[in-house]
Amino acid sequence: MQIIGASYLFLCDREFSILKNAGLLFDTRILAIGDYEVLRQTYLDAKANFYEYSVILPTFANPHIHFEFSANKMSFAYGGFDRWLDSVMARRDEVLADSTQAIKESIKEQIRSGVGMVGAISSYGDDLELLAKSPLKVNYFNEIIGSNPSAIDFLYNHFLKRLDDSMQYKSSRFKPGIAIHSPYSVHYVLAKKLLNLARDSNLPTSVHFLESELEREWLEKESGWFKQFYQERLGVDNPRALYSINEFLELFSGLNTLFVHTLAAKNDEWKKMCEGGKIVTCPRSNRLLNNRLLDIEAVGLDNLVIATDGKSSNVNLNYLDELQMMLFSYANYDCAVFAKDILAMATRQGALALGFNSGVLKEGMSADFSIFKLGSILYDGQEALQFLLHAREAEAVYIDGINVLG
Ligand code: MCF
Ligand code: FE
Repeated sequence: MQIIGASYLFLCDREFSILKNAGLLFDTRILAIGDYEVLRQTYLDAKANFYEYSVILPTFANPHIHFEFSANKMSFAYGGFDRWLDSVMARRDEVLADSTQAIKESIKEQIRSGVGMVGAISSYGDDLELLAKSPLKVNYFNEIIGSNPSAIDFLYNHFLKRLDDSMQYKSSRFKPGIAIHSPYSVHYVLAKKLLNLARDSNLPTSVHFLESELEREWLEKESGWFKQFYQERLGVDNPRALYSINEFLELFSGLNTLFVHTLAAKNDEWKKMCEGGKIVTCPRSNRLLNNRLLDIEAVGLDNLVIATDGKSSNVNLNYLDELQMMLFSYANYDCAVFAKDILAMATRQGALALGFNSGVLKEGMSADFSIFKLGSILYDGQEALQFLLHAREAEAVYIDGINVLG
């Protein structure tokens, strides 16, 4: 049992309450929250530490990240989804070879930027052990990809083997799950089987969906760039879309799914996705691959969570940089108010989306919190904004009550 206090505690509850000169009493869970001096006087045996001019807040959730692509720097083309996918097809192998060191670095980058929970999309299983043995809390989404009907059995069996491997590590901190890559790349027999498995076994699910207008055109009209992609890249003579948009969405009914990107979706489609799931937005990835950002007003801030995506579509995996991008991009919101919304998405909403008892500083929650030394008092009433502008690297990150940066 110990006490840690700071000049500011951002509870990240619904009201975005901030306590000044306050502290947490915790073991693996938060046992009490209140005035630091009062806690100290009450629990005289507990070791106590106070961080002046600092902020304590719940650890962040980064719900969509591809660790296996961590070695990418400048190998992929940006400025259009077509160019990007072409470049990934051409250079994927060299980027993926020997990724261990880069994955380790990315895990550290998460923690240094205050992330305690991730939704990791694993395409190959190369990140399994590294993530399972890391201090991060993980939704480990084994990804299925493949549209060739003659490969279905092979892909399905290979997938089950990977899922099984990840099940070996299942714990309260590590949850195996299933990612359907996208409606343009996964055969419906595979998608249907695996989503039924997710339903029966209560596994978390994730999908890249309506990331580009090209994807929408393909699903609706079976024409455009994806037609050419199927013909020329994959050698399919008369390619057909595997689903309509609604048929694809129907497969996810009753599941709590993370729908990633959804840039080209429409109001009724977002509504359907949010019946059971959440929308994940990756602002820097969207800017680079699709030259646009999500219409967050139409989605509704309560339905949203924020992620970095992988180094395959980003300049780094620093979660604070992603939050700043969000803050600077959506200029029609009042910056001080929007900063609180962003922190709510990054903490409470993100933890809820990943199914962890975390993301809010509250008695009974896991003792998952970060400490950032800012070196000054924060302008009254604009604390969240000042934090997003100036917090760069965590001083300490506690996960289940243990400082994993120590
Ligand atoms: O989220 C971005 C863009 N959309 C789709 N896929 C990926 C992203 N970053 C990495 N990927 C992976 C994906 O998981 O790239 C491959 C898949 O394995 C693309 S399909 C050849
Ligand atoms: Fe992605």
